[in-house]
Amino acid sequence: MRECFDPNVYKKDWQYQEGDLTVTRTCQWSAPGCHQGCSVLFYTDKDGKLVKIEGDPNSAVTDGRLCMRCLAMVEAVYHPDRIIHPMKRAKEDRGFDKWEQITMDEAYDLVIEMVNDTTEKYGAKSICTGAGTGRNATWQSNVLGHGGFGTPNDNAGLLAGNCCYTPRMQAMNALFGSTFIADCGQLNEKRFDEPEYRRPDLFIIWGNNPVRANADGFYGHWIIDCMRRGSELFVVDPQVTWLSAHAKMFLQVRPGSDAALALAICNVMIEEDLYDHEFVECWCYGFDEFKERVKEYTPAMAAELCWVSEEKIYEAARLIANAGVTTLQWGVAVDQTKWANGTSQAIASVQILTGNIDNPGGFVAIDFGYVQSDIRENVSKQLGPEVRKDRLGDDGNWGALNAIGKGGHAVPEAILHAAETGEPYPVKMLFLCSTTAFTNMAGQARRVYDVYKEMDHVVVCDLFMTPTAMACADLFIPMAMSCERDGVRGWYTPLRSIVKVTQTGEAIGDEQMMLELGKRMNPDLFYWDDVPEMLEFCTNNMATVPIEVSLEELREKVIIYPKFEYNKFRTGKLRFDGELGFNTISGRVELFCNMYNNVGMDPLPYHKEPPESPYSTPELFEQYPLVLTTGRRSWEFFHSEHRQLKSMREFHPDPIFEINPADAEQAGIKEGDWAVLENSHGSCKLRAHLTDTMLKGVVSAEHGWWFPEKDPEEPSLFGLWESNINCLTVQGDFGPSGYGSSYKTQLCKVYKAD
Ligand SMILES: Nc1nc2c(c(=O)[nH]1)N[C@H]1C(S)=C(S)[C@@H](COP(=O)(O)OP(=O)(O)OC[C@H]3O[C@@H](n4cnc5c(=O)[nH]c(N)nc54)[C@H](O)[C@@H]3O)O[C@H]1N2
Ligand SMILES: Nc1nc2c(c(=O)[nH]1)N[C@H]1C(S)=C(S)[C@@H](COP(=O)(O)OP(=O)(O)OC[C@H]3O[C@@H](n4cnc5c(=O)[nH]c(N)nc54)[C@H](O)[C@@H]3O)O[C@H]1N2
Ligand SMILES: [Mo]
Repeated sequence: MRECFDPNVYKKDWQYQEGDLTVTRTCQWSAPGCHQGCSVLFYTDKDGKLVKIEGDPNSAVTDGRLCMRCLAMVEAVYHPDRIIHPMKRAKEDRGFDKWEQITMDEAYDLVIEMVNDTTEKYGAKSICTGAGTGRNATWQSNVLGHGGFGTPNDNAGLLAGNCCYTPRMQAMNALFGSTFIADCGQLNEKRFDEPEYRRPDLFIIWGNNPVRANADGFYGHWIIDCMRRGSELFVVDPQVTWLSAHAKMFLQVRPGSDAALALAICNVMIEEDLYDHEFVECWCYGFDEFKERVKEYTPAMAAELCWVSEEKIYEAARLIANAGVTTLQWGVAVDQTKWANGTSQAIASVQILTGNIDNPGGFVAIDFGYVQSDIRENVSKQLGPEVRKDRLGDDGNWGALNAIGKGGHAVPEAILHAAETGEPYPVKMLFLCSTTAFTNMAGQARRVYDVYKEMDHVVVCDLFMTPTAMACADLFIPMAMSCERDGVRGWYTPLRSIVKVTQTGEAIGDEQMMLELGKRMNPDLFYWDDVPEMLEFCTNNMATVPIEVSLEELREKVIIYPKFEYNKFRTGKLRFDGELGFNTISGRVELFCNMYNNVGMDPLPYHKEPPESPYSTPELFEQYPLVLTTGRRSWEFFHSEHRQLKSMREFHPDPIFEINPADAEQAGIKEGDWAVLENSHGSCKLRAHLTDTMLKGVVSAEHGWWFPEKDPEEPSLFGLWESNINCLTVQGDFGPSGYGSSYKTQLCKVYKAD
C-alpha cells in the first residue's frame, strides 16, 4: 500500500488524539443515506460534538477519498431542521404542523397501542412495514414487523416492480446461481499487490454511473484506480458521463433499447466466432437455443431500435470479444424498464460469452456478506413458516418470480392493491423507516399518497420532517445519523465497524429502536441485552461469510477482509453440494434458463418495447415526442435527501432536466427556463439544462425533489407536487417475472412554464 501521507498524523489506531480532538477511524453509512460505507475519520471535541469528518487514508476500501455529501456531514448532523425528539399528532391534524413532543417511552407505548388496535380490528397482517434502499435501515423494521408485530408484510416503500437491483440479482441467481460483481481488486486488502490479481482490460459499463452513485456496495473510484493502471471502458448510456467521456467506445442508446443492443452484440460474437469456446462448451447450458434466439437480433435490426449505427454494433462486439479480461458493471437503468428480466439476461449473456466469469479481474462471485439479510434469516428461522403465511403477493397474481417468493418481501403492487380494495385483506397501518414512498420511491406518487392518507395509523422513523411524514404520520420517531449509532457494515466484503461517536437529542439508531420495541412485544425473540450483543450475534451467525469476530475486535481492526478465492466453480466452492460448476439447476451457467422455463417465463433473453415508446405506441409518441428517462443520480443528493443542506443547494439549487439543444429549440426552451414535463400520466415543472451530452430525442429528469424551505403544510407539503417526476411514472405495469417498471422509459412533451 502506498503511504504518501504523514503516518504520524494519520495513525492506524482505531481511535487517537489529535490536539484537543479525538479521532475515530470507522465507516460512515447512514444516515444520511448512501449505499457506500466509506472509511472516515470522525473528529469529536471534548464535549463529544462532531466537528469534522475526513476520509481515512489508511483504508484499502476508499483510500482517503470522500464525496461532497460526506464532507458536509457536520452540517447535516447539526442542521436546525433535524427532528431530535419523538412527536405525535392527532389524526385529524395530519398534513398540518401541529406536533406535540413526547418521551421515547410514550412513543413506544403509542406504537404498541397502534399495533394492538390494528391487530384486534383486522389482524396483524394488516400492518405493513416499509424500508427504502440500501441504507443501514433495510432490515430493522422488517425484523420488528415479523418478530414484534407479527406481520408477514414488509416492503411499503412501494418501489414499482421492485426495480432496483432485484431484477439483476434475480437474473444472476437464475443464470449463475450466485451474485457477481466487477473485480477491481477490492476483495483483497492488498488490492493491486495481491499476486493472483490482474486488472480488467475492459469494463463494460451499462446503464450505470458508478462514480456518482457508488451503488450497491460498489465504490465507483475502484474503476478509476483500474483505469490508472490501464483498464479501458465500453459504456452504454443515453447521456455522455464522465466515464463515457473517457471510454474507448461509447454507445449512446435510446432508453429502453438495451436488450436489443446486447443481443445484437451476442449475435456478432457468435456469427464471427468471437466467443470463449472453452467456457461456453464446458460450463454453459443451452448455447444452441441461445444461438437460435440471437439470430433474430441482427445489428441492422438493433441499430434501428437503439438509435446507434450498425457499424458501431459490430465494432462493439469485436472490442468486447477481443479485449482480454473484461468485466461488467451495470446499473439501475437495466432494472427500470418493464422488461428488466429479459434485459438483465441479455446483458449478462454478453459477459458470459467472453468467458470472464470468476477469474481475476473478471465478473466474480462474491460472498454476499450482507449482515442485514442474515439477521432477517435468523429471525425468520426462529419464527418458522407461520410468519410467511398469507404474505401479500404470494397468491400467484403478481408475476412468475413473485409467485414462487423470489422477491423475498411482500410485493409492492399487492400491498397497494390490498390497501385500495381490501382484497385479500385490508392494509391499515404503516411503520416506515427510511423511505418516503410518494415523495420519491413509488412509481405513481398521487395514487400512493391517496392510499397512505387513508391509513388508520402511520409511524415514520426519519431524520427530518419529510413531505410524507407531514402528510400522514401520526407519530414521528427521530433517527440517528451514522456517527450516532453503533453498527456493523456488511454489504459484500469487507466487514467494517460503525462506531458511535456522538449523540444528538434523543435520536436513536434503527437497530436500537427495533430492539427496544421488540423486547416490549416479543421478549423471547429479542432477548439480547443491548445492541452490541445483538450485532455480535448477527456477525457471528452470518450464513454467507464465516467470520468469528467480537465487536470489540472489529472496532479495533476497523476493517476485516474475509479470504476471497477465484475460479470457485472449478474447485467445487460455488455449489451447495460441493460439486464442480455453478449453483443452478443444470450446474452450469444457463444461457437457456431452466428456472424461468419452469415458472412459465421465456427462458431466453429478449427485447420488447416499453409499454409507451416511439415504436410500441406511435400515436402517443406524436403527442409526446420525447423519450423520458428519470432519476439519474446527482453528486449532491441521495434520492429525496440532502435538500435542506445549504452547501448542496448552493451547487444544485433547483430540480433540472437535461435536454439536447436541438430539442430545446424546437420546444422554445432556453437554458435555465422553468418548463413543464407532461405525459398521459401527469406533469411537473423543472428547469431546463441544455446540453450536447444528451442524446437527441431524449430528456433526462431528476427525481426526489421537494423544497424544505417551502410551506410544510397541506396542500403544499414542502412544494411536493411542483417538481415530483413520479407524477409521470406508473405503478403496476411490471414484466412477466413481477419485476421491472418504466421509471427510465417513458414518453413526454416539454413546454415553457408560465
Ligand atoms: N449520489 C447518489 N448516489 C446514489 C443514489 C442517489 O440518489 N444519489 N441512489 C442509489 C440507488 S438506490 C441506486 S439504485 C443507484 C443507481 O445508480 P446508477 O445505476 O448509476 O443509476 P442512475 O444514475 O439512475 O443511472 C445511471 C446511468 O444510466 C443512464 N440511463 C438512463 N436511462 C437509461 C437506459 O434506458 N439505458 C441505459 N443504458 N442507460 C440509461 C443515465 O443517463 C445514467 O448515466 O445509485 C445509488 N447511489
Ligand atoms: N422517477 C424515479 N424514481 C425513483 C428512482 C428513479 O431512478 N427515478 N429510483 C428509485 C430507486 S432505485 C430507489 S432505491 C428509491 C429510493 O427511495 P427511498 O429509499 O425511499 O429514498 P427517500 O425517498 O430519499 O427516503 C429515504 C428516507 O430515509 C431517511 N433516512 C436516511 N437514512 C436513514 C437511516 O439510517 N434510518 C432511517 N430510519 N431513515 C433514514 C431519509 O431522511 C429519507 O427521508 O427511489 C426510487 N425512485
Ligand atoms: Mo435503488
